Amino acid sequence: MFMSSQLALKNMGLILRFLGSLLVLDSILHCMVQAKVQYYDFVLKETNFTRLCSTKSMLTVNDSFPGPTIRVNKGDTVYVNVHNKGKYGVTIHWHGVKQPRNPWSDGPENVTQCPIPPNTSFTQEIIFSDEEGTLWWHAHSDWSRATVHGAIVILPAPWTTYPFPKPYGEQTLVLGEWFKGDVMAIIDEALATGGDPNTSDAFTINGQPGDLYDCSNGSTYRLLVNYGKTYLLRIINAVMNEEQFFGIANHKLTVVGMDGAYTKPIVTNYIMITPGQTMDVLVTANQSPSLYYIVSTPFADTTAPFDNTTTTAILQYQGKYTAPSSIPFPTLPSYNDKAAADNYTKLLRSLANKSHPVKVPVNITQRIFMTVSVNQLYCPNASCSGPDGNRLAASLNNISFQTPTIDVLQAYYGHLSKVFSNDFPKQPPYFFNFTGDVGNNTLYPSLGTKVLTVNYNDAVEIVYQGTNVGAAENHPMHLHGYSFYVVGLGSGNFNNITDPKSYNLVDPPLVNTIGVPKNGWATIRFIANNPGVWFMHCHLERHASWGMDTVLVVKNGSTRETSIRPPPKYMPPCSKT
Ligand SMILES: [Cu+2]
Repeated sequence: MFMSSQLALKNMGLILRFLGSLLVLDSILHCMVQAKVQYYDFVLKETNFTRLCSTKSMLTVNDSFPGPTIRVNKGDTVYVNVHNKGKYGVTIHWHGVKQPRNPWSDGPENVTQCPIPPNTSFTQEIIFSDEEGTLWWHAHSDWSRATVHGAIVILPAPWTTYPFPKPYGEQTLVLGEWFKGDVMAIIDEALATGGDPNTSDAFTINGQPGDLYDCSNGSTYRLLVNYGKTYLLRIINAVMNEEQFFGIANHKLTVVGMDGAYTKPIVTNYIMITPGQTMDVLVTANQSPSLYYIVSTPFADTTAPFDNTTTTAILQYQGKYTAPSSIPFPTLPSYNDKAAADNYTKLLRSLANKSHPVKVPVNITQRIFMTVSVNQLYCPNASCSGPDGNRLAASLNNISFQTPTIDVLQAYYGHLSKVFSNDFPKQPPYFFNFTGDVGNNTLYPSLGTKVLTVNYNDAVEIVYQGTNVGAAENHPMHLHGYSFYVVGLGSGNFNNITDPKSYNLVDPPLVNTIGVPKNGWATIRFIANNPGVWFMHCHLERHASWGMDTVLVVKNGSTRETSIRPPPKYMPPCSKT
């Protein structure tokens, strides 16, 4: 009896020691996989660039166009010290990074901070959480993002891997744009006259317009590949005002991710990608070794002016072969092929497997119906350059957003009055045939700095209803601080009885930007579990400039861990405070 309990104690000791060493091993492993902290310096300054036969000075980060890539593993934290050596105040936004509890570093001008004055610096803390794949960063002041943007590559956490065979290589392709003029002057002039802003003069792939433009074919971007290998292309649409169709001659694209989340693989000849979106695409170099055109062309189902040119890069196999007399060119949908755009968007699905589960809210506690419109403002003596001498405007629920001079976040956190009002409506002022002959219904919107407030952990549903007020077109709606599930997309007026029956609550795509179909609707859902002040806007820059924006305020929860963090020691000053 005595012996056996001694033995039992001894055994217990051994077991405890074994468990103890397991715990030590576990904490060592835990340390090894712990998220990293990285530091970047971004120097904003004017730099000379030459494209399309002419040279201009433009604002860039670290003298590069596109700007530097931020590379992290899932869950890392990055401090970016932004030094503004430019001529005017600017802010930087980390597009698609949720920044849990930390709106202070999100960046939209006069929404979460005032601009960083010239000759000063502002350190932003970018907190990665569940994002994995590709995102991007861009300036969020006026139109400075045309030249101030770059990729964010989020690799799987250490000791984990992609949900597809590891690609042999990877490359980021930033779809951008070239304006011969000064972009800030272009938007300033458009806002002064009330007319449409000038369109761009070229699209670009990794900063290069490509062979179809003047003075460009020596510098066309080339993607070198080895025969038989598979590459991960991280495609970012940084274009200001046009969605894009993208494809590669003779090569299938397999879409595996979007907006920093994985998707079920889609095998396709083309993608449609809106400004603000990113798509991760696998391409296998399985054709005869040669050269093949990579092409991006606009999708613009609108009567508004747009850049109708085509940018190219070249997929170039390595090794010895005779160059083709003409490089194969992909067939992409035509610029106004709405069906091609909508058909592609409807294919997107979350990966939705055991390691990448889907958590679509089902019991909705906040229902919002939001019309998305291009409008007009009355202009005395018909002296503006918009339709009928009016001024072009845009709105959400007929409110054209007026950007305040003190940022909404500071006003909300510090209880400052008269900066914004809490009464963004949960539905439009009138219900009419939004997508038909709308007459003069809501042609003239109200102006206001109205924010939409929801409670912590609300299950939010927003139905975006595109309208035929002004000019109808696809609107890529973007929300800061969140990714959301797109549970439904459709054409015409949303029907709240029949359309919800078509919702995908099983594997809807998880994105931060969704193109609301022209004269159609899109329904999104998310849990409001990130307290803060988050900008929501159309990612077509001219619409955002005209007021197609609002702010989502998500209140604090009941604990410190569910509340906005205190502000950093330094925030850029607002000139009016
Ligand atoms: Cu829009």
